[in-house]
Amino acid sequence: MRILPHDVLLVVDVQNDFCPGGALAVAEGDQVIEPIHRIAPFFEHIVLTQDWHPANHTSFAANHPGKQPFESIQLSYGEQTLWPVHCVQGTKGAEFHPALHLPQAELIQHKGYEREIDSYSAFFENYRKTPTGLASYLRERGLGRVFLAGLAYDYCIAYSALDARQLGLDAIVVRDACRAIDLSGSVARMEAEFGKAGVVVIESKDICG
Ligand code: VGL
Ligand code: ZN
Repeated sequence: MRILPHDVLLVVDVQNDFCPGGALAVAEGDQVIEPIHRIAPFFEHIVLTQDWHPANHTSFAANHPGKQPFESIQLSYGEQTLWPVHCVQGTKGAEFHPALHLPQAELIQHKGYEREIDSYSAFFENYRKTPTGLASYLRERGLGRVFLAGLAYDYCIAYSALDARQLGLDAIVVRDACRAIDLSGSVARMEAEFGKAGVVVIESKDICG
């Protein structure tokens, strides 16, 4: 697959807390870094996302007395999975993994910074209430095809890819440059959504041979 000048690589949440040893560690999370570094040189445009919560964030089980991580609750905007405290603004856990080296990235999109609402997607906060501004950024810069890599395949990657499709953008997930949380069938559920929405899944070798 030839990478074109208006393509962008969206590198999602490659942060300490999502890697082994982190607060919400994704199995083999740090192993996305090697394939990301292999495909990155093919892109003229790279955008990073960074999960960026205040300590009192509503998605943390610790902020709901009696609730445990990975339970779900009903919030004003719908169902929300509760997570361990992770990616708190300004902490080590929120920093990018130290091995990630993409100084050429042109934008860092923070998300999840509003206390009252979570944001898996890089484009909209949960339940699509409020945009992050990333769609406008891409539109203004003429970037129309979004390749996604990073963490987690079945949460932030999946929601971002599906939102990209809703926005009329092509969305291509680089599967071996992602790792999944896989909570109660989330991978299969999201892949079914990919099929319906026209999200394309490829491998890094499809880009770099
Ligand atoms: C994520 C759960 C909570 C992700 C972020 O980056 O996939 N998942 N916050
Ligand atoms: Zn989060």
